[in-house]
Amino acid sequence: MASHFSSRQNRRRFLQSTALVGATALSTSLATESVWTQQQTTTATPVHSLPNLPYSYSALEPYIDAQTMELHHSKHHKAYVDGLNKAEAELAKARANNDFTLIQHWSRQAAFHGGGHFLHSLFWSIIADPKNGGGGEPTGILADKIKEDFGSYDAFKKHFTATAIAVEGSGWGLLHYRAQDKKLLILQAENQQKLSAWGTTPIMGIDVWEHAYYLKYQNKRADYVNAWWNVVNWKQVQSNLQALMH
Ligand code: MN3
Repeated sequence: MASHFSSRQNRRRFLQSTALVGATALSTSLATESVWTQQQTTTATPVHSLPNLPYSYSALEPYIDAQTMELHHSKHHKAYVDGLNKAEAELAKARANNDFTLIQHWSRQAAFHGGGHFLHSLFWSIIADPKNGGGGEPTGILADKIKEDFGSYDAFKKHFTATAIAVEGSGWGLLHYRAQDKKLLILQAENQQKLSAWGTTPIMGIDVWEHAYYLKYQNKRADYVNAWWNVVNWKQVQSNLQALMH
């Protein structure tokens, strides 16, 4: 069955949402703010925007409820986009003014909100309702790579599930690809940015902040993680892997 969007379109949208864009793409609302108006004349500071979802908020029912999806996308993710734009604008302002008094604060904000924007963009792109490619098991190159690096899909799934459930506080379970030695690895992230290794790129991830599941699953994070497997879009995960392998 045809999905609303091909994986190529999903990937392009994801890349557009996370890629650096020039000053000509400044959004109207941000461009009206004085800080951005100032920057247009001095820098080409990238402006990030909230990506559209390739499905409706209710598409992932009953695994992820519509209210959670709407709040998560339109409020939480939006806050990370705004926070990242703010942090990068403040860093540009610090350079322009040669005033680095608050450099630690804005550097931390850039990492936190930048991580939030990247990971949520990834998260939306690698889930789909079961009628449009969600669920099942990986095939092709991705399946082969999982078997090579984890022994079996079952071992991988157990490892990933345990990793996600065990995140302390707010964070993520992530499958990374490390190009240096061509390995898949499973890591946690606390908040949006801590506990990563270097030189790795997440190709799949589950948000285990309470805002991602609490309305439906309350304190039962394990139930949410187990339900989430029913909506993983393996074709998109494989596309993410292939893009890094070349
Ligand atoms: Mn979240």
